[in-house]
Amino acid sequence: MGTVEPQVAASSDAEQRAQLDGFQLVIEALKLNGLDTIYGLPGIPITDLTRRAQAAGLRVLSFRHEQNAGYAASIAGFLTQRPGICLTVSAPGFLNGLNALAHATVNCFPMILISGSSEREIVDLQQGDYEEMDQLAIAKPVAKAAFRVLHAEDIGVGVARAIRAAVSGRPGGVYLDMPAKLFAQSIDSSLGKNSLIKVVDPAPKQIPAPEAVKRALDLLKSAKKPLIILGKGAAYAQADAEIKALVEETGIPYLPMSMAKGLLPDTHEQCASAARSFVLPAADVVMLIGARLNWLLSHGKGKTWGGKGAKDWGGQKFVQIDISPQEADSNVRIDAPLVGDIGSCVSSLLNEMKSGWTKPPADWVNAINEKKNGNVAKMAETLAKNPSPMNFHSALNVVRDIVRANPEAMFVNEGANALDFTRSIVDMYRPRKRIDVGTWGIMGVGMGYCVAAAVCTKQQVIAVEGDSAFGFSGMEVETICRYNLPVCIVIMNNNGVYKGTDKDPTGRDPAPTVFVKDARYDKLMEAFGGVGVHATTPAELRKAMEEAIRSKKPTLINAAIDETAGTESGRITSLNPTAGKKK
Ligand SMILES: Cc1ncc(C[n+]2csc(CCOP(=O)(O)OP(=O)(O)O)c2C)c(N)n1
Ligand SMILES: [Mg+2]
Repeated sequence: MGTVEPQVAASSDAEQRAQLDGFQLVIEALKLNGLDTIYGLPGIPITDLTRRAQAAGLRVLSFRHEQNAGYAASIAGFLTQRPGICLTVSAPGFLNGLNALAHATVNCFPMILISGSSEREIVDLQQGDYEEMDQLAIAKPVAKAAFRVLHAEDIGVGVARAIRAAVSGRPGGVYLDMPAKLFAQSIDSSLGKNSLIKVVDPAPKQIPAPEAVKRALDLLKSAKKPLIILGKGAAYAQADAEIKALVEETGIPYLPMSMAKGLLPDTHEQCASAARSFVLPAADVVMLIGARLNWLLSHGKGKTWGGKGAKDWGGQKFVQIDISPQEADSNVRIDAPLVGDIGSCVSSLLNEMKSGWTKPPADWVNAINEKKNGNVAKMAETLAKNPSPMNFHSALNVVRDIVRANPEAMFVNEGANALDFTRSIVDMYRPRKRIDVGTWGIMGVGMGYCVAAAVCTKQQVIAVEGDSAFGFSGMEVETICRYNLPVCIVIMNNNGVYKGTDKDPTGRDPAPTVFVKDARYDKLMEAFGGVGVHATTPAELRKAMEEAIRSKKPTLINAAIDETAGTESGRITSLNPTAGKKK
């Protein structure tokens, strides 16, 4: 019902055969630009698009909820520097995908949400069409750009504009609206082919100005206590060798933000992660590479940075490498903005450094190492304990070993405590292996990320999930089993959001933060033919993870964690309004 048969099959008439319809033009436009994977969910008006795309050789991954398809597309964009394509049906499907589009924009991931929509004439007169909604207007505020294509001959331009908008400059989410009628339109095949555009140089290099490079280096040279912060923009840039060379040749200690972990191995001697709360307030010049001074870095001021009050400047000067000229001064003064693509900026710095460079003072480096060694020793003690029931530390000690033994594996992580403990305990060794909740600290990215990570990298995927976090996308374990992806999910099951011990003071209902006690998420996996394991000790967890990686079978391990082990909101308790009031 409502679907359109391809024109080619409809008639044997030669003239008819020399036609291309909207469906085919969309497929050809994507193929022409090397976009060979679609993450979506079928239905009117795009069911035939999914079928015909698959028949045409594209990979079509069909999800159980559009939000997960969208998150998959967004992270595919991050991993590949090509826009991830998400395909949804009109109104409700579109809205389900919209969250991921906003997420892509906020995180600077290139993604294109293509959504079918209802008849323009009826939508605009608000006459009550099937799934009526003015989708373009709704997408605009959360997208980097939004376009609608009304005529088959404009599909090529529409797709080209969407690609350029998604990947050029600061990447983001782009919405492409395709009303149902568009897919059924046919145009002359040679006209159609001619209308397609293969996008040339979609993300042009942006070379920094020489004086900006010099300014940045002069500031760095003046530092007594310099620090580099690597953000996920640095990971996205795929300038891994240049970034490593810059860090090592400057000799400056560095902090990786969560998704920049592994750009250099976390075990690198210059990595200051284990001394974060020492280096941020103590540093005098900080170079941000693809990292924004947002809430994740306490806006570059306040007590984290050695400021006296919550909003006071800590006295640091900043070099900021960013592709967007608007980023500088967003929170504090940036003394040396370096605007350009990260690869070009870092290469320019390296070139300019050839005229002479002195490594940072030894007392700064030694002080950091002392802090680091102390903290690492303390952590090692905690990790070596083997309490019963298992807690986050004893479970993550196992995950840490497994990741060290499998450095090429992709690593997905979400939750509160399940995120914060994992980020600090599990070291990463290679670039772009760790993908997580990102700028918004969003729950629900987990299973979509697992699918895209497996599909894009063809590597083993390991996911560490809070039991609450997992619930947002849990049904996609069917998708993981259906495509037989090498995904090993470890659920840190502490019976709830943050912990499992809250009580309803009236005694009527379960507390808002708790779930069914001792739930067996492993059984969910078994329902779809995957491997489910219930692990109550680190030894059981280790055995199950090793087996999952050896077999490559979709596996879900329900790790039973002490329900009292977590803290409210993990590491960001201070952002709770009640905590704010107490300050
Ligand atoms: C989409 C979305 N909804 C709600 C939240 C609020 N939130 C933050 S962490 C979290 C879940 C924490 O529980 P869990 O994943 O079990 O981790 P734990 O701390 O228990 O290890 C929630 C609901 C969010 N970040 N994103
Ligand atoms: Mg939990």
